[in-house]
Amino acid sequence: MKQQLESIQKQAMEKLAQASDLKELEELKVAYLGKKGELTQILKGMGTLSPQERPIIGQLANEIRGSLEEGILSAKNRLTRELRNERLKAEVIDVTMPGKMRPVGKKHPLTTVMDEMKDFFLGLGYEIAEGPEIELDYNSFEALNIPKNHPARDAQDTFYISENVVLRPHTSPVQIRHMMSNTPPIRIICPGRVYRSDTVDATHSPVFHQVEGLVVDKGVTMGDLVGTLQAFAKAIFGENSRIRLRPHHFPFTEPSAEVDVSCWGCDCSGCRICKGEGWVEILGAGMVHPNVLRECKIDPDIYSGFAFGVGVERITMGKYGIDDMRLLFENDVRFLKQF
Ligand code: 2U9
Repeated sequence: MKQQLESIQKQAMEKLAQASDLKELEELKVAYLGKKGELTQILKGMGTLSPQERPIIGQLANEIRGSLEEGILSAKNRLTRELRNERLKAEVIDVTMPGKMRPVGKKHPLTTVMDEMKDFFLGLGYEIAEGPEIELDYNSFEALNIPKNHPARDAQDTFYISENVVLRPHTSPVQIRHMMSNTPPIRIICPGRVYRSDTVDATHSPVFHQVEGLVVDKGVTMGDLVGTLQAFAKAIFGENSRIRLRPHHFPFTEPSAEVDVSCWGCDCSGCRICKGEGWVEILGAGMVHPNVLRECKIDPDIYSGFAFGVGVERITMGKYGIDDMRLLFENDVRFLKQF
């Protein structure tokens, strides 16, 4: 029995030294020390020993059990250490490796132009006002002196959500809201998305962007409007730019004008950008109609104001020579990369 025990110990120690993972180690533990393990089986046979042999073999068996348990523990430590070393090796980062190139994003040209406009007016002390894209018919038309039978209110031009609610066809309702809850002096620009029931083509989109502006104070004149727009044109189209006003009609301004800028491509001698005209239409503007001021509880006998509206897509297309508005909405990176 003594020999049997010693051979078990020798065999077990060899196997423990060779164990290559924790699962194998657990199996060895069960195979030797488990209920049906080899050492346990031998100990069960101790009953057949003589009373003299029993304590000697018993002591030896206990020593072997102890040394097996120690062997298992040190094998476990060795395997855990090996496992950790392997993991650390696999996780090593080579800081000298060249980095992966990540494509760098860019501002969309509409955002660039919008930001240039905002910067210009912020520099003059204007505030930026914003409002909802889903608007009351009242704020979008009624308060702007656009009567019930006006063609602009036609469902063919405006997206009606219900009888009294529309997708705003311009950002003017933001100015209405601002005048209703503020008193002059007012100097604001209202940039944002607007909606019109247009079919998509090279120059139309049912969603586009506007920057509208409004100044209301005592003694505001058409001269202030012209000076402001002249400075605006220089900031956006270059120092050499000049503007000219052509009389026009808008229900919300009186007098009203359409505003052209001297062509930045040819300085008025005629080119592809201005289609040979020498001038390019960039915005509409005028003195705020007294009915609009009155509707917003501002006395037109004390205060006057000017307003203007810019189509951001139109300006962006002109500035960058883009001939199809759809390119601004398709977000093809091959197109956007060029700006
Ligand atoms: C209030 C009073 C007056 C805003 C104005 C225009 C002229 C104009 C167009 C430019 C290109 C629309 O996007 S576009 O097609 N806008 O011509 N907008 S005056 O006048 C206002 C606005 C608010 C309370």
